[in-house]
Amino acid sequence: MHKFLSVIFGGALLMALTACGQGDVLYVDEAVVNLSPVDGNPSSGYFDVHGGPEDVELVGVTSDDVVRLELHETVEENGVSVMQPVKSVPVPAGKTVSFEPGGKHLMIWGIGNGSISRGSLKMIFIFSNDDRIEFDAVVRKMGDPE
Ligand SMILES: [Cu+2]
Repeated sequence: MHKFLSVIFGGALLMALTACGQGDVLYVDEAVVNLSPVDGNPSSGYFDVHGGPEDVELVGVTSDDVVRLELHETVEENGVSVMQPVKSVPVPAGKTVSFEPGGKHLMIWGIGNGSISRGSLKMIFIFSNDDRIEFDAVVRKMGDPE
């Protein structure tokens, strides 16, 4: 009888473990940087954050090879869309938050020539739970294929 019960519990545990396939890891993907066609103007960056097992906030993005990087969002004010810096962005557990044109985005000043010619920029995404996720964003020049 004992053995039978532990087999059942073991099976239930295994099912519980495999059932939480979604949202068990916080990660970033689909990161791209669209270079500004005008020298000196900021470039824009987009990516997806996939929430992990707990609610966190994205509190910053940095890179060794830029002069300045800011988190921005585009909001409507009296029918006009304006950009404003944001301090942090909530990433709910198991949900995907997209930074995309017309919404939340990165503004990036002074990307190094090495990253530009290599076509990738290493960025570090910093979260409120102290997770730091490194991800190489694809750097695209105007006219590059998507
Ligand atoms: Cu902006």
